Amino acid sequence: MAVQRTLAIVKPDAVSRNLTGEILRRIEAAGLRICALKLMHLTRSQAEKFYEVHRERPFFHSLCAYMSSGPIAVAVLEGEQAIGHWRDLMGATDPLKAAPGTIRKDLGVDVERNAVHGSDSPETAAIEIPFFFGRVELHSPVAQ
Ligand code: DAT
Ligand code: MG
Repeated sequence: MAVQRTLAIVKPDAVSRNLTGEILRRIEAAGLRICALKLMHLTRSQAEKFYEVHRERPFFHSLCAYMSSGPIAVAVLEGEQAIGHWRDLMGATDPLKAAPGTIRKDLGVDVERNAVHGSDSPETAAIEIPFFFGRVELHSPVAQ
């Protein structure tokens, strides 16, 4: 089993509904370690850069407007198979299709305001983590 790092975002709908703590609680309860964490408010152009791979999708402009509409909490999570583990905790993209007990099922509003983001592969995580965090901001949270 491989230890991985992945990017997690608590999206504006969840931050504005005071769900940041609940989502971080679920992350920690699942055994994922938080190695970086910050609150920020993306500009429209930063959101467009982050979601560049979706530029041709019909929802791109709405998605970028939404992701720059308010503060987000951004974190790097670490653990065994952290990328898939975090995707499992999040649930399917559309809260209506997400499995019971997942964050998107329990806390998402709709397919756009779906509470959380997670990297979808090691290649994506390797791009998304440095988009938000520099090396000195990443910590190994296991006590020495
Ligand atoms: P995920 O966030 O599960 O990785 P994705 O990468 O396909 O899903 O899409 C990125 C985000 O774009 C998603 O979290 C919400 C938004 N989105 C996806 N499909 C959508 C749709 N059909 N209508 C509106 N927004 C959508
Ligand atoms: Mg995705």
